[in-house]
Amino acid sequence: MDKKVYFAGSIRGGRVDAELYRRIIAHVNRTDTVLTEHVGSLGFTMSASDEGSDEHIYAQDTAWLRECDIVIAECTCPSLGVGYELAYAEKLGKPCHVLFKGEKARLSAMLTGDPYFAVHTYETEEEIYPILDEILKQGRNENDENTRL
Ligand code: 6IA
Repeated sequence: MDKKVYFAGSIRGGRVDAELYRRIIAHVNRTDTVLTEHVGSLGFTMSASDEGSDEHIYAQDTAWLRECDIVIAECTCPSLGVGYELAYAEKLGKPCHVLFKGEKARLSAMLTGDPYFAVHTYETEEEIYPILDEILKQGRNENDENTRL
């Protein structure tokens, strides 16, 4: 089944990985549906007026978090918003997968210390795509089970 994926990545925390987010989103969109494609958009001007009010952004993103089947967060570039989204998703019981480049010990203890979050570390971008395929496949199998019941 086509999964609705909430992809989270830094925006005001810094756009250094925006190209990477765009490639991850494109990969996930080959088999499933990313609700948050704008996270990989390269055109953010950082001006609130261009993107709608912050209240609207919050209302839309939390609605998508309630709607999604799974959350995938790229956490290498630290972001308050991504941390908030992960905590919000945990409260909703959504499966949460965290991607992080480098040593796990450098990631926030608030994520690595919480066994709810599945943390996937990588060294090169090429390692990310098989990880994503596995995450999305697991989701599909769980769904198939539910459909059969
Ligand atoms: O604290 P951050 O901005 O780095 O938080 C990033 C996370 O919050 C992302 O995963 C998004 O889901 C969400 N988010 C933050 N800003 C926006 C936004 N426009 N549109 C949609 N989701 C957002 C903000 C544009 C801004 C640069 C004017």
